[in-house]
Amino acid sequence: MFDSDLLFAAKNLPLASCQMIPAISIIVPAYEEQTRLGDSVKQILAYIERGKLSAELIVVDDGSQDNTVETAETAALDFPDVPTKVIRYEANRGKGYAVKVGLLAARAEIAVFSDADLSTPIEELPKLVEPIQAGEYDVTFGSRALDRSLIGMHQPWRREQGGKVMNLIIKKMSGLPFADTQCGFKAFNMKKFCPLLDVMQIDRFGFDVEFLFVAALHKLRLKEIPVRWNNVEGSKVSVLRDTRRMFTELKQIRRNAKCGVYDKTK
Ligand SMILES: Nc1nc2c(ncn2[C@@H]2O[C@H](COP(=O)(O)OP(=O)(O)OP(=O)(O)O)[C@@H](O)[C@H]2O)c(=O)[nH]1
Ligand SMILES: [Mg+2]
Repeated sequence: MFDSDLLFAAKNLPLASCQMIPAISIIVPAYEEQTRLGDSVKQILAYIERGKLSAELIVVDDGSQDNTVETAETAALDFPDVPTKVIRYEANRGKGYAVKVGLLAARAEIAVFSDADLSTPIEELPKLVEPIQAGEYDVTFGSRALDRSLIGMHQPWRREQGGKVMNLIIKKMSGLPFADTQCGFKAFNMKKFCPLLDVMQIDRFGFDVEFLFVAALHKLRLKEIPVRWNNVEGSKVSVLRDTRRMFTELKQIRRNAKCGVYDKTK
């Protein structure tokens, strides 16, 4: 069970527009991101400001030892009119855990999470948000597999091939029909998705699969959407360690499904 009672320190920047409930919450999970996060926070906040979007930004620091929190807070100072929150907890729990903390803190009806490296440019946001706003889908997610012409900077060849193989394994083991479950750019109708957070068990990179698996099980409408994507230096993924963990988590999802762990939500 996801530990939603976890003690974390939420630092709210003093912002006048915080009171209004935004239409979109953008969540950025961040682990040791002091190098990449400053620019990304500025890009997201500039995008919100430029488009006069009703949106908030929530950065979740996943127990970093570096200056991730300070980097995010400093970058946000340039955009006092955009509601920004930085949440931090002490221990590193994994990207999945950070995203769940962010989703629970989100105030908007639509929440989007994006990797801190903005591998999918934030300008792709409408591709995910509009189908949810139109009531066509409940969960929309970026894909690097559906239109390869949208990939700008590729990952190193081995890493890219490894990713493709992993997506095939995920498809086979989860039974999900999607070509790419792992892109760090996903959006949710929170009225439909939030109750499902209660049954989610996976805290590291397998959480994307679990999110989609549980959403499909509960008959939410899912849509994989081709998005622009660029490799950005500074990935903290350890191929060996994280592939091994991924297998363990995929097996856990299958076991959980068999045991009915995902059946009951509030
Ligand atoms: N690696 C890692 N990332 C985390 C963790 N917790 C949160 N994150 C965030 O999850 C996102 C994914 O991190 P990346 O290092 O870009 O990894 P990736 O995008 O899955 O993989 P690449 O394809 O190598 O870029 C980033 O925003 C990280 O800061 C964690 O425990 N480990
Ligand atoms: Mg990345």
